Amino acid sequence: MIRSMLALTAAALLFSCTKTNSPSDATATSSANRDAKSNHTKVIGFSQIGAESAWRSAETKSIQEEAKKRGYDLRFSDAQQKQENQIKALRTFIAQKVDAIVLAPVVETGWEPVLREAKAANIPVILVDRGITTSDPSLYTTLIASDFVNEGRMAGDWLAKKTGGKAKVVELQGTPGAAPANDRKAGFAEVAQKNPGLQIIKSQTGEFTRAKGKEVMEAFLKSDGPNIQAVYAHNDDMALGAVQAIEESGRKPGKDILIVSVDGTKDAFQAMADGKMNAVVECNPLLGPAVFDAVDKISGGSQVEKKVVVQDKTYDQTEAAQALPTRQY
Ligand code: GZL
Repeated sequence: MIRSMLALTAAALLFSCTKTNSPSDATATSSANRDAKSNHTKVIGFSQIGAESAWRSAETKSIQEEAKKRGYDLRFSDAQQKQENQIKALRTFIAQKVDAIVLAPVVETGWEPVLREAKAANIPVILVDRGITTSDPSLYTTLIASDFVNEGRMAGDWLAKKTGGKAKVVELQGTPGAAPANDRKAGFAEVAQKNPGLQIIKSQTGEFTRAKGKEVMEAFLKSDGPNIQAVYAHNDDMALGAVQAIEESGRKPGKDILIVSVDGTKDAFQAMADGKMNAVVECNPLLGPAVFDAVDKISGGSQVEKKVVVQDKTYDQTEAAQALPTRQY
């Protein structure tokens, strides 16, 4: 506790400035977010996973736009889905003595050495969108993310309700080792445990992409086609790939085979409105404002919550058409 208070104080000293912009001024910032003593614009290093899905691109845009709005100098690094590239980027940010690091960790493990280097350099680390496993929670200041286990439960609950707890399901998993993949699988499995008729007959990674999701669904249709009654996809991009594969196999997605997914992208809402997907659990990617609220608070020496949980909601076909015009990503 003392260490994390010291880390926070150190972080506050690091910024050593009176904020030129508080979150409420976020809209009024054309001036840079400057450090009063050194008069430098506050620099934030952002290590992003890649651009594998529409969700990811929306998250990147939200964070970049918010940095601009609040006058921060954002150093952006796209890791192309590789943890070693994220670790390299963090080491570069540390060498550049950035004021804070924002990290969307591609997998849950393997972060402690580089996070210890950031801590030794008194650079606060804000985890966004995905968590990590660590025995030392002082290695990061805050995590801003959805509750992925609950998202898996919400998807499972919707399918159990829709099918009376009886369906043969194929699962398209996210990328191996990623928190959303591990946790969405666990949450859905909890519901399957309570509904023995809800059986996952095949489960494989579709890498969070539309192309791989389609490819894996084609394989499932070849091996288990007549048995498949539902698809549970860990994200919309894979679900939309499955829609294509089911159509090309001559069956009707959303009717012959139910499809439940996570994210809530425009394309998924369109597919629901077209009757080709059945339900989506929203996982909001527009995390820019929350990220820079945390950065502003840390720079001002205020306390931040260790975890900020983004609230999620399930949408189904009956709501899709009406909600579509309001969807922002
Ligand atoms: C969730 C995020 C996941 C999305 C996918 O917070 O990490 O990664 O659900 C994305 O679309 O690829």
